[in-house]
Amino acid sequence: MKMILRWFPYGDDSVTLEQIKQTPGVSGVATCLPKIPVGEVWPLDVLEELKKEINEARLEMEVIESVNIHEDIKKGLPSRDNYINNYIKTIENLSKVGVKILCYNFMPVIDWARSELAHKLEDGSYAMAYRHDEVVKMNPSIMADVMAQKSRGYSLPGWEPERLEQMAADIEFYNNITTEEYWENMKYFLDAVIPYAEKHDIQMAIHPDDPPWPLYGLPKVITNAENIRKFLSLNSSKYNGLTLCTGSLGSNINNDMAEIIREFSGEGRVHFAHIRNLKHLSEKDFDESAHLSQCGDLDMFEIVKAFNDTDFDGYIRPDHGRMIWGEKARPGYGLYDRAIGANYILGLWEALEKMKKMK
Ligand code: CS2
Ligand code: MN
Repeated sequence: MKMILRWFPYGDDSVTLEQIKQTPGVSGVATCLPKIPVGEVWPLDVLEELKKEINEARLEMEVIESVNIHEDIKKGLPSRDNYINNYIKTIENLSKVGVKILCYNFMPVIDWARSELAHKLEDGSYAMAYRHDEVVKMNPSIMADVMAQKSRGYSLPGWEPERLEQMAADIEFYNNITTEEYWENMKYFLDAVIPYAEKHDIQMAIHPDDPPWPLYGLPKVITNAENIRKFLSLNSSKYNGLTLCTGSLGSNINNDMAEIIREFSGEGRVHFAHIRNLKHLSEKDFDESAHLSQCGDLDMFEIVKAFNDTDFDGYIRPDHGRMIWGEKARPGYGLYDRAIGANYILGLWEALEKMKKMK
């Protein structure tokens, strides 16, 4: 198992590589090329530059999060083949710079949704929060909501007012296809790309839908064990795998995280883990929380044990942390709380490893 942190390049992150290097037990970063428009090939020379910068900080660049999927692929439009070819070229370039894991998601239009990016918790720290009724009101399809978005004083990343109209049109498109058709578009993508992932030894790792329930009539597919089973059977290669995000799947109270991890990590289909915790206020309302089990509803010992028992040898990163100690950073991606989370997970891992040897 390797512990990594997510890091955004080009000065777009308040956290530096030097700080990450000083975080005990962290061997590398999950990173991306945020400036390349979705659907275009990630150029080899740009990747080489980025790798050089990361390696000079004595960190590894073995995980990419994410190479986003062009909407035409998710929609199943004829233009998808061109974007799929670009994706394959990107996979080839990633392999040339030693990348091992490619994290992506197959969520239509919206990556993740929260009603608040800085919700004050009882201890005075700030975390992201999800209130279902609020998020429903943020439906980009309702044009009045453009004003609502502005009056909120912030928009979620990618939800800028000028993009809302395109989002509304995309939502309309998905409202008119069936979830089964959506699964078919996914299979088309996987069948085209996975042979190249195998050839270039890049493990594909899909991120679950966040939140894992329907929103704005959009198809949601990576939401629970049954659907993950279906996803993995669409293409049975081990290179067709998962980013197991405990916070995304775990926001559905019916998902038993340890059981899900045991099943899919046991089958060797989990390549990357995002570990975060959250506290439910009701079935579909939650606050993100510190990683420690007692701070949220997820049992971190059981989660880490499920990975350890199944001989997980992929990458783990702490997902969203709170904003603590006055830190100013991208929502979810401050240094302090994620560093605490990483070392808590590493502590559990060390104990589990030593217990195994004692038996
Ligand atoms: C991440 C996702 O910050 C987060 O919530 O877990 O945005 C993740 O990077 C993407 O869904 C992966 O494509
Ligand atoms: Mn995640």
